[in-house]
Amino acid sequence: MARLSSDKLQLLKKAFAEDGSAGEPPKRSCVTYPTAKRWYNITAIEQTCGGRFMTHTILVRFLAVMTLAVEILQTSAATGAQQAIVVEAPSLDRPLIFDSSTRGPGGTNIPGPQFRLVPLRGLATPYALAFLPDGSILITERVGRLRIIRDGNLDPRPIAGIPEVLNTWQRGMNDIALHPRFAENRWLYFTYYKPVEGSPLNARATLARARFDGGYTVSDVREIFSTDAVVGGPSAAHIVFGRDDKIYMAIGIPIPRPPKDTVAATVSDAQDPNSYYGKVLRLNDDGSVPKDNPFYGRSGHKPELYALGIRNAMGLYVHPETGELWETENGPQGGDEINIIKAGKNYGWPVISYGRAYTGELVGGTGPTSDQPFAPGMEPPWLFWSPSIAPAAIMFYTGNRFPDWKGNIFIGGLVGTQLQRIVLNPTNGLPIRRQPLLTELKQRIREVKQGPDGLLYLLTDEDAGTLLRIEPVNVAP
Ligand SMILES: [Ca+2]
Repeated sequence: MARLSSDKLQLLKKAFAEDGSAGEPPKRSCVTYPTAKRWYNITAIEQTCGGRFMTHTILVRFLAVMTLAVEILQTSAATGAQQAIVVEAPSLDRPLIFDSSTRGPGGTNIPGPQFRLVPLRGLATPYALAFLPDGSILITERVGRLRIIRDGNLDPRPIAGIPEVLNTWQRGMNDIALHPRFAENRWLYFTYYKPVEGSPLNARATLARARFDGGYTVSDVREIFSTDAVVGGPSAAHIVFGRDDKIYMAIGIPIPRPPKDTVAATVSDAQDPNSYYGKVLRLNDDGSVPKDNPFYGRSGHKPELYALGIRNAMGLYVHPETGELWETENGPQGGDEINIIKAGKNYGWPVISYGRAYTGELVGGTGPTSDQPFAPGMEPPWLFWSPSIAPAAIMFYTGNRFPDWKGNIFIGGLVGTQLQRIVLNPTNGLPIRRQPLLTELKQRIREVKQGPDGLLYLLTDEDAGTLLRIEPVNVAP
């Protein structure tokens, strides 16, 4: 193992020292820092970040250390003492071929299909997509733009008519869904965070309906739901139409509000039936409240409520066979979840979780309030991740283009920078294997949808965002 010379060691110590005394991890850091003793070991520098709210300062420090480590490795290679290969992520400027074969217990080979990844670049932090009946694809961008792909080409002109959004703390414009009878009524729905006058941070989770006739503008834009309370920190708003043609809308409240902000919603709202935050709502297609909602008419309850105890839902999906509402949820450190959302149920946040605070503590701060992952009257997740991948969109593959993947779940991973495939037991439907795909790209995967052509379409959550199409290799590029 390569050793650091004393001057390199001093540089490395200096890189940490500004966060506190050398050798001591900075408080509330999500980075696992090496000990002074282990600084002599190059591998100890390759620590990873377990949380997703890494501060800029720490990121800069971390990158500085990594740069130094690479420099040291290169120096070692030059002297012949040690060789290292630094693999760069492939550029998304051309189609790429991947082999999804993997290894099983005992080293057995598990064959998987080869696939071609076809990129379409030119998007900025794209968030969600919807397929139109004519083959066009609508794509939301978090900054508050609606883009369209016509005949396979990204139209450089955004679609006009989208309201102003507050694009901070990963809010902005979020999800999009077509009305189940879009071909007749041309209604599309989208969620966004509406700015609050006089506040640079607070916004209202909002759902709007608009008419889209295929041109360059949406018309008849109408806000059909907006939260009464504001949110000052991270929050996501997702929608999906159920089999009952109702809109299911999830609104997240993942972390405590800033101490001085007494106005905005906070994590305790997730258990408060009189708050819209940390909930799944159920609405009619005009935003009105269905009278058969589980808490309709109950005192102290918002009538729109469908389920409680949601942290930050990042994916809503209607199971193609059962019609159940499936949800992905970003948990605290090590507590990401898939839940099957049922009427009137409580999914536990912020009381129970398999995760813990970003400081590493079991409870308190950004973690749950209980040290137990279950409690009476609260639903456990169907699946959880530890460590977290920050799951985003979820879908079941039902197409014929990849027979080996039929019935598998596909999840976009944000912090996990991957497309995760979850293989289910065909008899009982329970998860038996998780396979990370596309990790080589080092891209945050936000959206995953099956196209009407049976191919998979992904969006990367990047400033230079990309639409990725996954197709079998026997298709001509
Ligand atoms: Ca939960």
